[in-house]
Amino acid sequence: MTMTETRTDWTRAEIAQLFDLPFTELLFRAATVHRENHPPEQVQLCTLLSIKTGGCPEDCGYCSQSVKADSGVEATKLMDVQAVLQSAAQAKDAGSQRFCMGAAWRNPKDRDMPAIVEIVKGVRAMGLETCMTLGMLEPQQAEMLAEAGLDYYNHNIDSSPEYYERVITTRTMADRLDTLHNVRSAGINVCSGGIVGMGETREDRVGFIHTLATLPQHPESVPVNALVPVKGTVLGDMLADTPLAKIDDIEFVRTVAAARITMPLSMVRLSAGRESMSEATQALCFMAGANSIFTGDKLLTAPNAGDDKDAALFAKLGLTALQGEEPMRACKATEAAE
Ligand code: SAM
Ligand code: DTB
Ligand code: SF4
Repeated sequence: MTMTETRTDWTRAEIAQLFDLPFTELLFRAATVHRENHPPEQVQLCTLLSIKTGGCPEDCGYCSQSVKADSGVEATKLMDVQAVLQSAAQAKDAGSQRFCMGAAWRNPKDRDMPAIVEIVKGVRAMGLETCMTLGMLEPQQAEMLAEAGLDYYNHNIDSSPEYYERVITTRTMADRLDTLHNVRSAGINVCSGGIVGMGETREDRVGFIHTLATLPQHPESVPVNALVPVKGTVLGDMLADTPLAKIDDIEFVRTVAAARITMPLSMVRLSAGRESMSEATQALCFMAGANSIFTGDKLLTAPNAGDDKDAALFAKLGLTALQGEEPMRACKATEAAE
């Protein structure tokens, strides 16, 4: 494998040109970048667990866990450490490489940190990679998580800077970028992506990829979610009224391809929304450079494809679970050794 040079100086015009390419040409270019930097038949398996569900004070228009949503999701307390570890052990047995834990918080409170630290240490001790998504982080909280050994922190930019403001009002894109900076400065790997299919335009999708691809350093993981429309959320209800607003499959694949080409070394995760995606669309996403998925039959609150369906899909497509190290981590290890 030859590594493609990574660039953080992409212009919006360049990214718009990628989106505008004939579909087969875009797919070919993305697949070429993919195989220059990753084993194309290997897909990383990650498992999600909601360690604290619902009752979130933020107003993200897509989310079932916001107090503003009338989605029927019940608020829970932070799970016991032992219960989290049990769930992580099941994920490991099912072949997962990374265990991602989410809490519906604006930000973690200091009183939550000891339990969070214990969870990170426990999950890591099982030989799983750890990822947490807990909302905004202060620099010292990021440091604490880094010391506990947290491998990744997920915090999405969600959309273009322009469209973001129409979806979330309780925290700004700048707040999100501050958290990403704090995570990066603490030496934790960054996982950041967003959602496609929220009624945004092509230009917004270009702006979304542009924001990620021009961060000082690309996120190691880039989740691309397709909106899971949830009844009782602003966006779920809006889409129910205007079904044509649902993202077109080909446009979704184009977004995945643009992420792959602009951020060649990152793991691009085909995230929420797979449950309602055809096998053919998922196959196109893998062709376009997606190389990571969430496994299991549940995301945080929404259903996921499930292990049986995924096993069948992998067998059909000749895909296998990623073994070994990811390119960006391997790069860092080489840098450290020099
Ligand atoms: N509360 C934390 C936060 O927002 O930083 C972490 C959990 S939050 C659920 C993580 C991400 O999941 C969101 O940023 C969004 O991109 C994605 N997400 C949430 N609800 C979704 C939905 N209905 N469809 C697709 N993606 C969704
Ligand atoms: C991400 O980008 N997608 C995951 C993870 N990061 C935390 C969450 C998807 C949530 C889907 C909706 C739900 O389960 O409520
Ligand atoms: Fe809260 Fe995260 Fe849902 Fe926004 S996406 S409402 S921050 S749980």
